[in-house]
Amino acid sequence: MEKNLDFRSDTVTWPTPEMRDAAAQAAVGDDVYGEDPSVNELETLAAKILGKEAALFVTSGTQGNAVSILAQTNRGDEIILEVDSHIYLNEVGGIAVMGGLMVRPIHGALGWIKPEDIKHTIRAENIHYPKTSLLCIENPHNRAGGIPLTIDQLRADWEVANAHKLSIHLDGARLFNAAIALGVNVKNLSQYADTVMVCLSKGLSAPVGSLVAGTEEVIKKARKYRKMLGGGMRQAGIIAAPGIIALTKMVDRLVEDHNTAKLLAEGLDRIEGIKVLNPVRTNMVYIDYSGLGWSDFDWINACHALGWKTRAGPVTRLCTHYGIEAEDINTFIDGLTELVQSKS
Ligand code: TLP
Repeated sequence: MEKNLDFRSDTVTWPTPEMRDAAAQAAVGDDVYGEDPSVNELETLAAKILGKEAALFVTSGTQGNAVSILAQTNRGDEIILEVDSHIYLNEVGGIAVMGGLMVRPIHGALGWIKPEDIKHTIRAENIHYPKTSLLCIENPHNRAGGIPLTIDQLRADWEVANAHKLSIHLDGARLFNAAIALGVNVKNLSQYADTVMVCLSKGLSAPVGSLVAGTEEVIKKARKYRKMLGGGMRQAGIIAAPGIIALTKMVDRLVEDHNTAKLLAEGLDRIEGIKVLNPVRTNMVYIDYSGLGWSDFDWINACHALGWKTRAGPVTRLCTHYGIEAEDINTFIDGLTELVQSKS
């Protein structure tokens, strides 16, 4: 395995040698005509794995979230989401621009929007109010610390949403990490959502792409929105073929990333001046290094000197992924401990 010493995200992962071969050999056709065999195979496989009628290959997680939301709302509707969710914070406000949607952010508990909060937020029928039509959830929740929402939590939200005729969109960019962390089949998590988006290009290491799954009807609409957004691809089999390997060969190894994240958190916790902020359940460690008395520049430089790319904070996220092994973490922790001691 080629080393990839980069803590900034799991989006930095490189395709495996097998993915590169698959891309080179992929059968292709024009996907806008529905004629790319590799894309068709990937979509069928994703629908089966996620327990849905149909799936759609999209360029990115952001595009997948957008087309899912557009396919289930009308202009002027209100949607409920978590205040630190990726859709609310990191998707350029696209759903307001493209969908004319109102957003109603709610504070979650470690990323989970509690059912009673959903219930209180849903608008009653009133001439003054927009219609609440969709609930968006994120699993695992990135900014809460990569925390997987449990089946019980998802079911509880689903019951309230269902009782109020609200659809649910699940941003499952890292849903396979959640399934592995909880020790459940991914279908048990996706069953409590009408649409689910999963990313191939994060911990699963594919170079490009995400998938959206749902009913035939909603996926047909999402496909049209994807075209509207310029996401109708042609010989996309070249990128779908690595995606098939991502889904079939790269899911089970995510446990290694969770183990290296735990190792990293334990090591960082032993360094005076660094605080680990989240319970580490998947592949993310959030830290506060302000106790070191270093500037962000010092932090970046120290990590760089040890051979790593990182983000700066002082509250910052470190992600583990394919290309990082336990021995790399141990070497990093030893090196950082020495640097901290030499500067104090
Ligand atoms: N997240 C990226 C950055 O955009 C922050 C990262 O490094 O974590 N949903 C969730 C929960 C995500 O974390 C991301 C990417 C997306 C959606 C969007 O996926 P892409 O980057 O493929 O558009």
